[in-house]
Amino acid sequence: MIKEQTLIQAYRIAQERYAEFGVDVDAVMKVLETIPISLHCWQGDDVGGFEKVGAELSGGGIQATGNYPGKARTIDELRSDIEKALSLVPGHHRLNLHACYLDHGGKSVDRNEIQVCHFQSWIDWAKANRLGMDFNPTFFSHPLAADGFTLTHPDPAVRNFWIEHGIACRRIGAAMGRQLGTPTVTNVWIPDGYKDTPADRSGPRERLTDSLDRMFAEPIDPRVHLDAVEAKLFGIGMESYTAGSAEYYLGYAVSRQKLLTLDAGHYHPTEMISEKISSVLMFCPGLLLHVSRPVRWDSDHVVLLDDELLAIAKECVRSGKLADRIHLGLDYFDASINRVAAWVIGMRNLLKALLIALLEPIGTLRDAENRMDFTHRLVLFEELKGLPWAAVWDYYCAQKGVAPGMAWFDEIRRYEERVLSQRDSACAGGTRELMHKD
Ligand code: RNT
Ligand code: ZN
Repeated sequence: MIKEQTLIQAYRIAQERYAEFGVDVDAVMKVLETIPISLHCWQGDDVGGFEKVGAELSGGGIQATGNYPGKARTIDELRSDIEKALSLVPGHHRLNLHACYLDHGGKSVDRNEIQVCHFQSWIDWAKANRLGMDFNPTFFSHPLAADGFTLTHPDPAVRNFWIEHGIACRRIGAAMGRQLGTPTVTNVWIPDGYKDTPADRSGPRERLTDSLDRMFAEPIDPRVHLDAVEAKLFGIGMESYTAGSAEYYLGYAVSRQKLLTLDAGHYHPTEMISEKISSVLMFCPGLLLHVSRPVRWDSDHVVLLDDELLAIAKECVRSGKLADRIHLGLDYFDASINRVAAWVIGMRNLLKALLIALLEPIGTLRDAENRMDFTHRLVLFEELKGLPWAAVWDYYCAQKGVAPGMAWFDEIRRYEERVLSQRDSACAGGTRELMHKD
């Protein structure tokens, strides 16, 4: 536990050190508090959802792995876990919900028939917790997705079903945005693709364009709702071809003026989304980032404070478009560790990265660059790495009434003991020991 006096002293020193570089630390904290991050509901239950009791929904080329006990089995449990996670994260944020997390009150309803009423309890809950909401149609884990094709399916009946699902989701997303007073981003990701080399790469893409155009036909006020489309290189079982590739969706988003979603795990292993942000912002009205971490493949590991996260945060901050055109969300699902901790680690890491980015003396760096003084630029970049941003972070947390340092982890341990360990471990698949307690 950091002593209050130490925390304040460290902060004063940080203020002084950053002032040497012309950076006003207090002003930076004021900006940080305005940046919301969309917390992905699906980390809480391994992408299970609430369509059927005990359903295991991972599928469609994505896969949660691990059997850590205590996963949320009901809507109430998931909400309680999210509330716990958000109580350990400074600032006001958003909830990113998938359509398969509907609240159908015991009467199951198929995906093409979902309505606002099936999400009203989520909207009410979000309002009570001062959260904005984002939304996703669920184009996987369904009998009509079992072929591996949804919006690109050659059978018009199947394709229509999924178009109807997309249309329903946009209306629900718009209702969320309207009721919560902040636009909902509804993100379309489909798994559609082939395990092996296709004979026809064009057909599915032509059908996808037609499906998307029909899905998006109804105009919706951008003040309440925004459409985003998410590209992907491959999925498990879709290694050779995915219809919704990077080039496909970049073209679609630019030509239809939709938001493009960049997921950090959806490109070739050395291809980084941080490099793409400035280009996409040139021609798309906005960006949704799925901040994730690939390990060898689109493995959806918990987001770390690593070089790529810092690069993403710096590109977002330097663009000056965070307030209106860049939407930040997390996207990963690790079932091998405490799931609530997984959320907190990722949220805090992204906020730390944004803080570090905001603390950059960007004017000085750009000046050096424009004068072709690349030596000065390099020296500055290297010097900045050692500045005491962590003291600013701890102070920021304390100011927001959130545990600084590692104290949040004590809370997680208590929550695990009191709440998670009481849940039936059978559906979490395990007899695993809970985390080590000391
Ligand atoms: C899948 C995409 C997509 C999903 C969520 C659950 O590869 O990243 O965003 O993770 O829709
Ligand atoms: Zn994603």
